[in-house]
Amino acid sequence: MLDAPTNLDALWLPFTANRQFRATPRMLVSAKGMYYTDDRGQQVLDACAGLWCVNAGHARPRIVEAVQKAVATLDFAPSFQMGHPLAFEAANRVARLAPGNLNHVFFCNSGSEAGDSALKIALAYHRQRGDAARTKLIGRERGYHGVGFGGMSVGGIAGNRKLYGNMLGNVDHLPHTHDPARNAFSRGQPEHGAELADALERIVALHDASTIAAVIVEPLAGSTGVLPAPKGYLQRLRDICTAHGILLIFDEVITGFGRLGASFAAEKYGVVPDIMTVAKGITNGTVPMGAAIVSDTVFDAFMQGPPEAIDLPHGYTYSAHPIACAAAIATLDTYAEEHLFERAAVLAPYLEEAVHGLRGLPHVTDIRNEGLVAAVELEPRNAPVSRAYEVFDRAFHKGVLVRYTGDTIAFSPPLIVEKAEIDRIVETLAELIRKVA
Ligand code: PXG
Repeated sequence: MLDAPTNLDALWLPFTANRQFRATPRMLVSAKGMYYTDDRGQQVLDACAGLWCVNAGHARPRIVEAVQKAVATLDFAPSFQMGHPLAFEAANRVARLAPGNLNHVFFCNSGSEAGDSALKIALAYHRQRGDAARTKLIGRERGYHGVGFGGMSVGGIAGNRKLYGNMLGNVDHLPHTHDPARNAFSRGQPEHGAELADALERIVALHDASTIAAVIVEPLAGSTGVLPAPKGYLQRLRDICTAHGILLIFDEVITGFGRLGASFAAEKYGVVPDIMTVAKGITNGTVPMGAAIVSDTVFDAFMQGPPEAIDLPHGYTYSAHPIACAAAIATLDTYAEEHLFERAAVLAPYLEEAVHGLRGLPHVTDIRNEGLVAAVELEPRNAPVSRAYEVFDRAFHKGVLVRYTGDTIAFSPPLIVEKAEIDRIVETLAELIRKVA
């Protein structure tokens, strides 16, 4: 248990209303299993797996021990021109879990770095093959691929454009798939909207396929409000990309490692991209780590030059950090030993039933779910803070940590969650939704 801080002045929290926070801090001092403890000694049910990352629950002994052992054995090792055993083991394990021919793993330290790495690999792939005109990157409205300039540019967060202005050029966007008029209160993937993938054909017609390097999408848009891809949508994107020689990148930073009841969304939906980005659950959130996982075809394109030439001039000081690799190996062991992805699949219908029980409460305009992730959208109101923020804040003070984004409340508990805990999360939301005006 950590002591509460006495001075909040220096730290600038990310994505936070800092002055509001300092006035009423939410302070976590320890974590175990499904629960945080806050500085008032309150147990807080972690309905978010931290930030969509602690999929096996907190402070799992196998992971803690692996991290302790790693830091005492090999605290750091460079990855440029050097290797260490844990890096190869972690890559082999991740590649084995990834579907299809996604067999090569490039490590970095976050989802943002994974996104930028994947985009750079896609651009370089075409150049390696003599196709240097393929420089356009296609993202999607409401997409979130992190905060680097690459990820931000292909992402579809309007606020980023307002505040930061400069983005990568040579980027275009597919329309988002949120269609409450046709799909409100869908259970799992919505019925309507596969045809929205055809917008890619229009983009191809506009720019010409010979100029397009890659398309990047989240199979389920997480942080912009939990938007599962409509049925058939991902397959259509796959088919159009294949037909035009465009690389398809799935951002599985949230959907990876069991969140949807399968190793990856690609496996669940039977659609395999050319590159997949992951982070978060890869180490159960214990140590920062991300990765771009690429297909044999993509990797092989980089292995054609002279063997002594550097094939990808890209990487980070902390790529394949030994402590992160140790955490990843122990995390994958924990997922496998406890059959957590299967557990998520088994529990998903229970969570679906529970969360859709909120339909009919005041201001509830939509409920969405897939695997062990769910969202409740509330009617917007004319006030400085949204109803969703108010529910999030009050829920924390009642001992339940959920997320909010705009008018949407989201939750995505660790895959070890019990049915009674799902009930508590949903009952707390019900009580608070009834209270917010
Ligand atoms: N891709 C996706 C799909 C993500 O959700 C990133 C990339 C970037 O990862 P890093 O590790 O650079 O943060 C993310 C991150 C939220 C929330 O409240 C979501 C994220 C991060 C912080 C908050 O939904 N996702």
